[in-house]
Amino acid sequence: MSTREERTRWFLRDRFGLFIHWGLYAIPARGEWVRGNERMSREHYLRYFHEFDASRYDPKAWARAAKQAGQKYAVLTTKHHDGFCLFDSKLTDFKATNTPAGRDLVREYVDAFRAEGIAVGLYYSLIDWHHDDYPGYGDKAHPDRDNEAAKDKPIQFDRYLDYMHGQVEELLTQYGKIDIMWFDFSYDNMTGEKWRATELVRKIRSIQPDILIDNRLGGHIRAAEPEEYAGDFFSPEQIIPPGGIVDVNGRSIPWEACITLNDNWGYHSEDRNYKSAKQVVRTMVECVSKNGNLLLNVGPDAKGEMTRESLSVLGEVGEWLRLNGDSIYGCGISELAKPEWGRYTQKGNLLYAHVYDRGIGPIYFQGLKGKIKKARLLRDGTELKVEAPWMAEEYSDVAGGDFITLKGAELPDDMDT
Ligand code: JFZ
Repeated sequence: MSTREERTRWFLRDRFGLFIHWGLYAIPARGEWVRGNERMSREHYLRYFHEFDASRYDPKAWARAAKQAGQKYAVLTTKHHDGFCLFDSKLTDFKATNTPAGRDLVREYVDAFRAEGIAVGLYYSLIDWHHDDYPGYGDKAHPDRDNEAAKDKPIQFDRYLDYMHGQVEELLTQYGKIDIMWFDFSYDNMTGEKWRATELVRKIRSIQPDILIDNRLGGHIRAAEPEEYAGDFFSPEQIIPPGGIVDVNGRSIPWEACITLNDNWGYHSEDRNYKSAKQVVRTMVECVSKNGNLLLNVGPDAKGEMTRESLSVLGEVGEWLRLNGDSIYGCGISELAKPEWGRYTQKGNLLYAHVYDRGIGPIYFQGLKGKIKKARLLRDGTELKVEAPWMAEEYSDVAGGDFITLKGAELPDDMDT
């Protein structure tokens, strides 16, 4: 079996992925938690099941958008907390093939992304509000939690676990090679072996030996000897850990920040609070400067289309990456401390300076006196002068740095490298 280091090599190089939250919740269009948040009854939610037609679902268009955005891998919600399956599972009727859509939407996704050379990930929710043997009453994540009738209803959690393990097996045997299995999520005492996690992970690795698994089955990925199910990468959510993620011995471990473009993961018709391309680029640079990845989420609408805003941001980020991708792919943390004017990413002896706060005059590179062989503007190859300005000896000697003059280089005020 491969080691985590071998398995994650491509992941640490590729750095940027597309997360897609899509399911029945796109119809009420109030985010993917709508059934839980509004304590919606099963009957009410089934309306969306009978209506879901995915009439403009075109995963080839999604894959093209991801490709143009410079994203190298993708993760799709095959089942979210509502329990609805986008794939043709033999273990449930609550699936896309039984809706007006009438198709296995996961298969089309996998085929389309693979055809574009994009690595394929599958999100699978551990929580399931539809399955009769998933604990309801008292569980804060369950829409039936306030339902007194559910209180005494006997459940057999093992039946749910058999179902969940069975579906994971379906996902990993019916669609060819899968690159990432993205579980979501453990909470309170619902963690680790509660999911029969060791058994599950052994099965996963026996079917797909090189697959990456996130850390949301639980366990302690940062420990000196993590559990077998503790995962291949750490998944902080909506935040970037200030110093990256390291294990108890201070060694960097693979991590991926998942961040959604607006304020919801699933489609929300009134949420127009999109991040700008500049914010996304800076977030991505920040992740890479701390040895992390960025998984950027979009929520397509009920018909299957990404919003205009999402497509436009993805396009702009892709244009930045087309010119500056060398500073992202294959790059990681620099041995130099964060400079006062921006951030560094690094690949071998190539140092990438992301200049956010240029001010006027030359830019100072602390600790690099006499070490800079040459400097180029990444976006167009323009030569930059490495030179001390007049009187620089008076101060640069002290700090041991060198100056690079950006004179003549057209650096717009945003998204500079
Ligand atoms: C979960 C989901 O509930 C949410 O709908 C979305 O799919 C997101 C990607 O994942 O939300 C979480 C999961 C974990 C944490 C926070 C929100 N966490 O560990 O802090």
